[in-house]
Amino acid sequence: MVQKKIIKQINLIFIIMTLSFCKNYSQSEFEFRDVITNLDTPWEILWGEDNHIWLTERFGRISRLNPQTTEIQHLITINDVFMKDENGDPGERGLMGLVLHPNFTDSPYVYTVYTYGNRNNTKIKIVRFIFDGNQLHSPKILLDNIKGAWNHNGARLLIDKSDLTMYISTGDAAETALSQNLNSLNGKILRMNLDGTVPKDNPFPNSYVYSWGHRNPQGLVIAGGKLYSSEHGPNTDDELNIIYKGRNYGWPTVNGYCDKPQEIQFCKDSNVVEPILSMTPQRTYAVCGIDYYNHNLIPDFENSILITCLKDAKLVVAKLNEMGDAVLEEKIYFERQFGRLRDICISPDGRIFIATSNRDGRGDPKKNDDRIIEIKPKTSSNNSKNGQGNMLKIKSNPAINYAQFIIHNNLLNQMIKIVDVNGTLKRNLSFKESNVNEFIWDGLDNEGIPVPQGLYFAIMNVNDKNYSIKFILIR
Ligand SMILES: [Ca+2]
Ligand SMILES: [Ca+2]
Repeated sequence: MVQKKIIKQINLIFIIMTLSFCKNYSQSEFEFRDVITNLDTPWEILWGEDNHIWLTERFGRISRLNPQTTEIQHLITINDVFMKDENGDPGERGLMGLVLHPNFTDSPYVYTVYTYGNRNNTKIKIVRFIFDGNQLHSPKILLDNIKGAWNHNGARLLIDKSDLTMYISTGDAAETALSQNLNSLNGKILRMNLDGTVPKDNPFPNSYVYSWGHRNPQGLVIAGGKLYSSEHGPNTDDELNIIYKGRNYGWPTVNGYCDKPQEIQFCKDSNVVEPILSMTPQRTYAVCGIDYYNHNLIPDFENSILITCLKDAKLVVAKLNEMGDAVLEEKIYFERQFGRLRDICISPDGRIFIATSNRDGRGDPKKNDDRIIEIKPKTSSNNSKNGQGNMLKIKSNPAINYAQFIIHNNLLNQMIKIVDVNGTLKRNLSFKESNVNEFIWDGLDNEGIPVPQGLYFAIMNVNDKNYSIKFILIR
């Protein structure tokens, strides 16, 4: 009976807390950490199964970064990357996309794409390396002689784990007509087997072309079985597209939606796929790396495509509908806070990592640029707006396997209740020793059974006032 009453009370507390949490995040509710500084124009960052961030820098270096210790391991500097011409102009060239084999432990292959040659004859190739734990070696060319240029080189790679094929985005190499030419590999999303051959189920026989009519797509991600791509618009109409096999995406006739008179006819004739979001009717953001977010660490970002922007130096959060085939809302974060943003990756516990591109010749590099920055919500312990101050803190959020709480030194013999997202009481924690203000929750409920990972609340009542912390338990 008493237990029921407590649970009812806790449910009420939970509802009140939920109401206060159901709001949009503002800038001040995040905390930021420089994971690494003084990079030279990173292009790709991805979270590997080895819990390291793999990254490329445009001049040709591939590295492996431990985001916890911040130790970085340089694996190779590829010697035939062509980036800067004789005048020192990097254009949009260099080493760009990178992807790891999905079964990396058994197949330690690293796939890259980069420009080679010279200013008057710039080409793009896709090369596979082998990782031996210390370095990358044994380059194998999977595809070369793709036309490159000063700009519009595309160059994002993505492997579909479901069928082990690789998608490659290519730009129009500043020759707009190539995008509608099915005999050209430019202005396309290409698809290949991991040995470099053409998949038998590609839309056109013996062709890598998977979709066409693209300008300069530089972001790819698969989520819910759908392939999403970001694409730079010319002066307007950056796009977020869902890529379908064998379809035309309109460039150079169509920018963004099929909404202008000359576009409408072309879209009808060529069965053009419209973007699910055309962000910029006024001017471009310059959209680049994208990733799919669906973690409750940042509830406001759940089921969203996160899009990094170079020119407008911000993160776009494009909230998807349940089916993932429409954008419900577009929100802007971190505008002008870090400069140009090139790429993004997400850790399994829901933290966001972004790479700046301020040293690419178009930015305004600050001291210690370029950087990879970790972004996560501020823990309640850092948030004193409710007068919580130092009353109740959590040492690490997300909490991995166990949670460690610290209460104010003056508070003795306190109780903390651990409550799940449904408001169900899971555990009463008592501070048994009067001089101890630290307590560890071992992730067990009151019956001694491990609780599943997820979102929990720690609630402490002092003089009829509740102090609470929302945290994630990860196993
Ligand atoms: Ca388009
Ligand atoms: Ca249009």
